[in-house]
Amino acid sequence: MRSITLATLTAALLGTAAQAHYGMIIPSDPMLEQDEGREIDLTLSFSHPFEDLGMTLDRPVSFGMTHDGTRTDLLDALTETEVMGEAGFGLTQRLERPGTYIFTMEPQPYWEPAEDAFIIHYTKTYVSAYGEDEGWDSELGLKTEIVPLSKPFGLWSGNVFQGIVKLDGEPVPYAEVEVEYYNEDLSAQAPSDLMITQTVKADADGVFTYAAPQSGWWGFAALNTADYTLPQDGEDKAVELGAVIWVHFEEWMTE
Ligand SMILES: [Cu+2]
Repeated sequence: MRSITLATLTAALLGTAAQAHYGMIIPSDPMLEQDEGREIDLTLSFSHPFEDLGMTLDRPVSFGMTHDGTRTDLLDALTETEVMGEAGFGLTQRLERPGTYIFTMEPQPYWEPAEDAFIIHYTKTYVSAYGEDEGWDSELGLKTEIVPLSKPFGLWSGNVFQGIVKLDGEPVPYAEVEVEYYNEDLSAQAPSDLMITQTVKADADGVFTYAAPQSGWWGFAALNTADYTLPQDGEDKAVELGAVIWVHFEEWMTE
């Protein structure tokens, strides 16, 4: 067990908030170019990205990609794999045409005893193919969704990412958005556990803004409580609905 888990364990024992979980869809390339082949690999997981700690992802309720308004169901294409040491899924996907491909996953409700609630993270990631970005601002009409106002690929590190938090198609004023870096090689260090997950709030129109200090994958999770409950051990339990988007920021390059 990595020493970094100690903080999480301690937090759990003390009953304080554990670090945030994230639904994750991470492609091998956020911008596939003509000379890079026709396929990308994707991994799906439910994880603690900053700590590089996996949790079990059961087979999702749905997984697919949308291109030019057409959705392709890819649930049966998923193969079981290990992501961050726990059960996740992967696939290799051919991208036939130029434009933006949006990958979306609806996981099964995850029972989280520490929060006495279920968690459902509607997760999506945008990939552009062959130098064409058409479709980057598409809204898919998910139960809950972050609609990008910044193109969610091709950003420099230091740029802001802006999105509108929506629930049932309506903006969510002052929605809380948790932000976390996918610390794949564990090179990033947090001076305080408070900085593993950063939190911003949307404005009165549901619009939030975050400037990424470093290149790499950043996850944004807008969290709301569902207007329904699910049963657990004979009791009705709250359901946390997360609208998650993964955005890649590129390193500033010079010669
Ligand atoms: Cu967790």
